[in-house]
Amino acid sequence: MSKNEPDAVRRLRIIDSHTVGEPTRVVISGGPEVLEKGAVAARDFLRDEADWMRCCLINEPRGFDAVVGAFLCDPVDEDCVSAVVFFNNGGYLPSCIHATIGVIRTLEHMGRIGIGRHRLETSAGVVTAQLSADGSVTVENMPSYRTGKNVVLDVPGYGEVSGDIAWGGNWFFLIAGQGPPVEQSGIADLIAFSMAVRRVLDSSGVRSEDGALIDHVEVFGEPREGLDADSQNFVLCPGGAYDRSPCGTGTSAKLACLAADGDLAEGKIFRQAGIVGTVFEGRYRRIDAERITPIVTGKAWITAESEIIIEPDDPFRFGIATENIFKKN
Ligand code: PYC
Repeated sequence: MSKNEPDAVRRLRIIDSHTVGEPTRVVISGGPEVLEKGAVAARDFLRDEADWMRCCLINEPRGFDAVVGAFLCDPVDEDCVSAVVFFNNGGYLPSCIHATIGVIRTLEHMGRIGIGRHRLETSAGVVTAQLSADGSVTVENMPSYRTGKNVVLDVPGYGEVSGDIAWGGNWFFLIAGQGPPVEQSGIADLIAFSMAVRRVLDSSGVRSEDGALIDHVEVFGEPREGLDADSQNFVLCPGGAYDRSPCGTGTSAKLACLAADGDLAEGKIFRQAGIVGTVFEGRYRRIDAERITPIVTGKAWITAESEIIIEPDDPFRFGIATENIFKKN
């Protein structure tokens, strides 16, 4: 159990949305009071002092494993419309683009922003989002880059699997043309494969340049017939859920690899489909020899405005506790 749990009836107002299939749950009131400004301070406070909110909103019976939560708070950077802390069933995420798109649509729904360009402060840096009249949102992500090419892992049950390591706002191990076919009917096999890869990443000490876990596994295949896309992916998130969208930070990591290999020209559109067949449109601006700014466009829809109620005698007021199946940073 986490510290500072509420011991009286507590009500949290939330707005739910989905971004081409992947859910986002934004807390708009009733969450813990964070005294210090900024996404980093709020993330540390929630993680260390008030993790009950994440457990209550994400765990069953109020949530489910694919939900990404977003807590709005005051930014340090006053040019930002808000600071935001992202969290899921595995813990706190540095960044999340599908949820950024969901947050922008939610802020519009609340009347806090209109069509135009908006800056959002995340714990990993500031991202810019353009809300267009057709409801689409284009996110200019933080600098993204590849740190490892053709890293070979020995994966029990699958043999040698090679992949690239790249940062797109989260750390990814990107695998192309290996493992089970990337198709919706094969999700169970893709989960088993990418979990096996993730276990090897954790146990073999393969890490980012700053020692972080490589906690997202992204598997690529050809797009299914009839899909207007350049590629189709499957993304395993930390905590073991799979992304129902094409994963914006994963698309950013892919763009970094394509740019590094000279396989996609600056400004050219790359259409990344996810496992359920929805698409994010990506392109990039080059920063320098190693880094790019990924630009990712997608769309979110509001699905609910509701109030979460926590009754003090509810045995599952903070959700049904699940063991994190993977290591945490
Ligand atoms: O869209 O960046 C993303 C994302 C990360 C985890 C789930 N979605």
